[in-house]
Amino acid sequence: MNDQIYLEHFEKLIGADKKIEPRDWMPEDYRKHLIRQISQHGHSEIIGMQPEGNWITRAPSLRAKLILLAKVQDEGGHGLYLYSAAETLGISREELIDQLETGKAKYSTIFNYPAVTWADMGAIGWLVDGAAIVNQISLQRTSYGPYSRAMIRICKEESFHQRQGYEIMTHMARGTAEQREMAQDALNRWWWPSLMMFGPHDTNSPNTGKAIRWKIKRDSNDELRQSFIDKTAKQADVIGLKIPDPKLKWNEARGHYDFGEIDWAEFDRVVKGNGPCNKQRIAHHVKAHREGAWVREAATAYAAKRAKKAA
Ligand code: FAQ
Repeated sequence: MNDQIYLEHFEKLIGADKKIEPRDWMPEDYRKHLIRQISQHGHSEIIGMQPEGNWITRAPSLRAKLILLAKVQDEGGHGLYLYSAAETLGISREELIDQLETGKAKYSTIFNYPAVTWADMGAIGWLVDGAAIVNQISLQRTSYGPYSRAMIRICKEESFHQRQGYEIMTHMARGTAEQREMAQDALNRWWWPSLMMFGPHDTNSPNTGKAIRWKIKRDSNDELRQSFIDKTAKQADVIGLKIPDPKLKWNEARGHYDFGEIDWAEFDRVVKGNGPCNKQRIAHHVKAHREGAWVREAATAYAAKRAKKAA
């Protein structure tokens, strides 16, 4: 078969909503596009452990500590599923990590903001995991099999994460005046960065066209952002917190909330490495990765020993 016949077969599978599997022929651009998106997604999960990891020792109760510890561990697991999915496309773990540490690969802008109070643990769970779920539910139907299956599992865990965040916010919003103020302050700081997680406007999103055509993305950045805003605005009302957007208003005719403009200059700054914590996040990763080398070596030696025994 020549490439044209392979391509027709690939297009036929995509057209029929069938999954593309690692053994299937795929256009080089499709493979590269997936490596880019899946690896950036994996890096986000890994770097995303840092803002919350920083609060494990300072959680206000044993229950809160246990939940946060489990959540951060889940994020590490998500990163590993995603790295494994990326590896099925022919890139190695070492290359992936190198791309992250040298700034060749991006990770979500949201993790370059500092988590300064306990209420930020609530805001991250509620808003950041909430935004992640909206995006990832859509990605469960992505055309690449290993990515889709990773998303199905990740979404189950992510919905617990969203609820633990909303629970923290609910308790604080209904607590003392000081706790309420902390919850509102966290919402004020995390709201706009959360909306940026969905990426630039559709009109400014170079990757969306191909991603939708290949069914890698099933919904556009703006569609997902709107869906997140519609859900979250109602949740804020329930606990009596105010979303920091004077233009946020239900639009009966559209059946959606209208909202104000995102500060895209800030988004560009953070994407380009100049957010409040970009340098700190990468430096921490480099240090932890170097210091963890012995764990990887020990695990590899142990696996080799077991394989030899089993042979
Ligand atoms: N940050 O053409 P588009 C989580 C880049 S959830 C940084 O629209 P695309 C869970 C984009 O990569 C967070 N860069 O791109 C958790 C592209 O650059 P490139 C992660 C961004 O791919 C919760 C350029 O701008 N979730 O971690 C951002 O079609 C709590 C042009 O953009 C995912 O990654 C951004 N916010 O759409 C963990 C979901 N937005 O690569 C711990 C999967 C855009 O051409 C604690 N990814 N860029 O150089 C996606 O759905 C998509 O990749 C988008 C971007 C929607 C992120």
